Amino acid sequence: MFPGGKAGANRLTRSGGYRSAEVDITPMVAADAAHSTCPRFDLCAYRLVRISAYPARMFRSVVALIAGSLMVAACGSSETVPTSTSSPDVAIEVAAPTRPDIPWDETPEHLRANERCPDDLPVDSIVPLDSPKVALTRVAEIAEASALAFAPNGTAFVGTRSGSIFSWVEGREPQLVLDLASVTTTERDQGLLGLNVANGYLFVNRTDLEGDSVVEAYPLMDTGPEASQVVELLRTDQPSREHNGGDIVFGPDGHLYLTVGDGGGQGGAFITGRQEAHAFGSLLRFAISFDPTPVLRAAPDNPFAGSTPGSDYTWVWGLRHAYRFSFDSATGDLWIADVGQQCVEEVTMLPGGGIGGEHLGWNAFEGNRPFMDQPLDSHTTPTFSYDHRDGRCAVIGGHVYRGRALPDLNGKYVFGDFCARALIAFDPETGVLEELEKDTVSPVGFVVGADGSLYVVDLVAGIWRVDPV
Ligand SMILES: [Ca+2]
Repeated sequence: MFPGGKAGANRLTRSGGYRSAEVDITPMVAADAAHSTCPRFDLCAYRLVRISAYPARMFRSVVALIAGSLMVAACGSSETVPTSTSSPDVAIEVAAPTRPDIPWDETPEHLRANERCPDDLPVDSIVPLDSPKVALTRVAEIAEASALAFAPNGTAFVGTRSGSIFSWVEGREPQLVLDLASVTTTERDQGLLGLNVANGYLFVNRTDLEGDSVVEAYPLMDTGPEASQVVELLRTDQPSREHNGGDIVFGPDGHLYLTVGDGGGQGGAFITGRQEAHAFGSLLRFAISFDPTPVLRAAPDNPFAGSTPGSDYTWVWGLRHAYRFSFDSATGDLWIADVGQQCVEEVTMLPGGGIGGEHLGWNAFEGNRPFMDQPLDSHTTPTFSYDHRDGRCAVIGGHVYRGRALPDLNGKYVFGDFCARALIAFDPETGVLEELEKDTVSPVGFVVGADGSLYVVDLVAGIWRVDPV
C-alpha cells in the first residue's frame, strides 16, 4: 500500500520477471482481492469495513491503499548491478535490483511472508488510549494529502498523492501552484511521496509514468514553483510499484537523505540486505551543491564510498520500506521508521554524529523476529517495535517533539500507524509507548513547523496541527 507497502500482486514496471497476477485497483476488485488473499483475514475485514466511513470521493484511493496493504505476492532474489554517474551535471541514476525468473509464490521469502504471526513476538507493548492526550486541529483541507514542507518565509507546500502541489499559509485557502498529476503514477506505493524546500527550490519525490522514482527541484519564484526550470536530480528504476521511498530530508550536516525501498514484493524479494550496501533497501545520503542549480553526488565520507557503484550513496542499509525518517532538531539523532512485513513494525534511533554503515536487519529480521535464515555478521536492532494488534499494520515515522505547546511531549518521539489511525509517543527515557490520539486521522507523514509545532499529513482529510487538549 501507499505508506505501508505490505505486499501486493506486483506488476512489472521495468525489468522483467514478474509472474503474479495483475490487480486492477478499482474499489470492488481490490476489496475482493484483499479478502481472498489476506493472510490475516480478521484484520482485512476490519480494515475494509472501516473505510466505508470515509468520504465517497476518497473511497477509490483509500480502498486501493488499504487493499494494497493486504494483497499477497511472491518474491525472489538475485545478483544486482546498480550503476551511478559521477558527472556533476547529469541526474544520478540508480538501476533496479533483479531476481531470478522463478515464480514469486515458490520463493522462501513468499512462504515466510505468508505465515501466521506467532503469539509471542519479541515486541514492545503500547499503552492503549484512555483519553486523548492531544487535540488535533485541522488547518488545511486537501484530499489525498501526502506530503508537506515549510519554506523559510512561512509558506507551506502540500502535495497530494496524485501529484498536485498547493501553496498554503495557515488561515488561508490552499492554492494550486503546480500540477504534476499528468506525469505521476499512483498505484500501490506510488505517487507524490515527499517534499522539501531548500535554497529557493522545492524538492519533489514522486513516481513518474515509467514507474521510476524521480527527485526533482523546482526553483521557487514569486508565483510558486517554476515547472519550466525543473532540474532532475535522481532517477531510480523501481522494479515494482511497492516500497518506492518517501521522505526527502536535509540532515544537520546539510546533506540530502532519502530512501528507495527494498524493491517491493513480499518477504524481501530482492534480498538487498545481503548485497553489501545495495542502494535499494537503504537510506541514501547525498552531498548537494548549488552551482547555480542543484546537483547531487555521493557524500565523500559515506561509509561505502568508493565501493560498488550505487553503494557509495548508502548511509544505512538492511531496510525494507523506510517511508518516513527524521532528525531530532536538538540532538541530530536519526529516527528511521521501517514498515514491516506481516508481523512487526519497527523504529530505530541512530545517535547523531554517527559515521553510518549500520545494517538494520531486513530481511534476516523483521524487527527482532528472525525472518529469513540468513546469518548477518552484525546488525543494529530496533529502538522499539510493535506488532499488528489493535488494527495496526504500518508505522509512519514522526519526530522527536521539541515544540513549546505540549511540554509533556518534549523529547518524546511522536509517530503514527496508518492502519490503526493512531498517534503514538515513545519516551526514550522510560521506553514507554503510549497512544496519544486515535481514529481522527489516517497519518502518512509528520512535519515540524517553524515554531516547533507538529503537523500531521492525513491522506484523507489534509493537514492537522497537534495541539494541547
Ligand atoms: Ca530492522
